[in-house]
Amino acid sequence: MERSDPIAEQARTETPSESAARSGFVAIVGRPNAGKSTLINYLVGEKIAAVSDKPQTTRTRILGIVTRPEGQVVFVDTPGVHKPGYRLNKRMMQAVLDALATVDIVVLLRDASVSTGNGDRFTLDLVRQSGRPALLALNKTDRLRDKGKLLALTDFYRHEHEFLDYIPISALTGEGTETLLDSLLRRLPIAPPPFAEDDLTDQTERTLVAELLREQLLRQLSAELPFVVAVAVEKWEEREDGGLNLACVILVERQSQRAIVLGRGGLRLRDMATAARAEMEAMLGRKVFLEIFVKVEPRWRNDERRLDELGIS
Ligand SMILES: Nc1nc2c(ncn2[C@@H]2O[C@H](COP(=O)(O)OP(=O)(O)OP(=O)(O)O)[C@@H](O)[C@H]2O)c(=O)[nH]1
Ligand SMILES: [Mg+2]
Repeated sequence: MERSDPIAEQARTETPSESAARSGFVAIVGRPNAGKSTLINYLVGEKIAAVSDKPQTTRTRILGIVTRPEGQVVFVDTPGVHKPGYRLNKRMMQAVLDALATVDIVVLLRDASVSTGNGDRFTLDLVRQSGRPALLALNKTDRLRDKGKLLALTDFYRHEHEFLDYIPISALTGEGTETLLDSLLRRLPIAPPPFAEDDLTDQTERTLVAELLREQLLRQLSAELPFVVAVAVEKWEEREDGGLNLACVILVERQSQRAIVLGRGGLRLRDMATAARAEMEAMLGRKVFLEIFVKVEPRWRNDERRLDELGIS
């Protein structure tokens, strides 16, 4: 069964448990690949956002809901901050700006294992300009041999802006993430939780399914292709035996890209489909019969109607 309308869910007024005193929205903002989606998945405890080592994995705003006795934090995962070219990228950056303009607190997530570049300065400027209270989280500490780097980075950011807190974390191992959560919970306003205690995300099952397939494509295709790939679920049909018949379409922009996705004799696509289907079945708790079509659609990244259909708003 699909989840109900996210907006309606947001408006749901559950009686807050007495201890759930604080709540609010927290945007995770940072450069592509900083680990924003990894962090949200870790905190939520389920995979609700696609993760890959390719930049621009996240294309839309994704809510991740964390409920603790002290309150509820609604995390807003955002696309990585980058220079937009196509309409797709303009929409992605608009999602970042919208998040910055509407949340209670911003977490600026920085990959501490790479050196500071223009993109980091631009991201910092966006956070500053938002005027929102912000907290700095230095990620990927598991990769750092020299912890002196953390001190130097903290110093750099402290001189640039007055953050609420400076917290080293590893979104991969979870180190420091409870400290981050506590720091946020202490600062959010006293308010009833906007979501029910067991809600984890606003993403529909249909979107999560499409993202599981796209994640496999991002992981298994080489560097350039992920930017031109999109996935949509075109059929979602209940079977009498309790299983699901699903049909997904993979969009690419050129015939040559279609050939790469398929691989020789369709073998590459078969491998990616098998991996995605296993994850879909684990998530949905039922058997999935998956059909996949690869469609060449030049310029889909600039096609407003297509972007609407893909839910990239
Ligand atoms: N070693 C290490 N790797 C991490 C950590 N956090 C994330 N990664 C890796 O960094 C890569 C990017 O992670 P994502 O979570 O997709 O990054 P993102 O910021 O959401 O990226 P975009 O959606 O493209 O903006 C993946 O390969 C992750 O496994 C961490 O704490 N330590
Ligand atoms: Mg992401």
